[in-house]
Order: sequence, then C-alpha cells, then structure tokens
Amino acid sequence: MQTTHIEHIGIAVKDLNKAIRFYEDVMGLHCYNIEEVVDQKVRTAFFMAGETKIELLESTSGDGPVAKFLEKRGEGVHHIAFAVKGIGEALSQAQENGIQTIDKEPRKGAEGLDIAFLHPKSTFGVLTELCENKKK
Ligand code: CMX
Repeated sequence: MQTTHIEHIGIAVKDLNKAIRFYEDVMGLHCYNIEEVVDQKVRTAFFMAGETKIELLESTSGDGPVAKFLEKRGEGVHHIAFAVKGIGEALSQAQENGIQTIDKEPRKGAEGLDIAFLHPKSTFGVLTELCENKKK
C-alpha cells in the first residue's frame, strides 16, 4: 500500500477536559476541534503537533470500544493512524496479505476522513487505522 505519513495518534483518556488541559497548558498545543463520533461512542479532541495530530478519545458509553479498552488496559495509546493513498485498495491489499481487518469496507470517521481499522492481533499488538482525506 502507499502510506504517506502518520495522520494521528489516538490516546484513550478517562476525562477529556482534564487531558485537554495537559496538552494545552503543559505541552503547549492548541485544541482546534472537539467532535463526537456517535457510532464509535467517543468524544474526540484534536491537536496538531507538526504534521501529526494527537486525537484524545473519551468514551461516551460504558459499552463502546474505548470504554472496553480503558477497563482492560487503562489510559494510554489506543491506536496509530496512517494516511494512505487509495484506502479501498490499501484495505484489500491488507486482506490479501492475511491481515485481519475490523472494517470490511472504509467508512466515515472523525473530521470526515475515510477510515478502516486493522485488528491488533494481526498487527503486533497495535490497533492500526488506515485513513484517507478525500477532500484534499
Ligand atoms: N490496542 C491493542 N490491543 C487491543 C486494543 C487496542 N486498542 N483494543 C483491544 N485490544 C486487545 C485486547 O487487549 C484483547 O487482548 P487479549 O485477548 O490478549 O486480552 C483483544 O484485543 C480483544 O479485546 P476485547 O476487549 O475483547 O475487545 P474486542 O475484541 O471486543 O474489540 C477491537 C477490540 C480492536 C476489535 C475494537 O476495539 C474495535 O473494533 N476497534 C476499532 C474501532 C475503535 O477503536 N473506535 C474508537 C476510535 C474511533 C475514532 O478514532 O474515531
């Protein structure tokens, strides 16, 4: 696949407002967007760190993927998202290489990106997201 850069790093947090204060007051970054992704049961906050975004994830429901992660593993890095060219083809190539994909087809994620997840059991323990900004 054609991977261009790390688009964002997703970090699961218990309290979004508290974590935003750390990234703004201590790390000197600016939170430029807060968005709820209803189907993923998360509220997200975004910061630019150079070319790469930091995406904070707070669960909005006790049974969402981030709630489960926090319960099992606690706060911390939840996923790494790679920007790719041609996400449909990239996902098919991953499947052809025997990688277990969580999404069978790309779908819409935060900030209007097309996204698809690869299962951490197939990717050395790191939940891996492929994403493409089709508006660019
Ligand atoms: N990173 C690494 N490993 C993870 C993980 C993560 N983020 N989430 C779960 N796992 C591991 C668990 O620790 C567990 O490992 P063990 O079997 O060794 O204990 C295994 O995967 C299964 O975990 P689980 O708690 O039973 O969780 P599920 O299988 O129900 O779901 C996953 C795991 C990755 C399939 C699910 O979280 C998922 O579909 N994620 C993709 C969607 C998502 O995360 N959305 C939130 C972000 C959305 C956004 O960025 O907008």
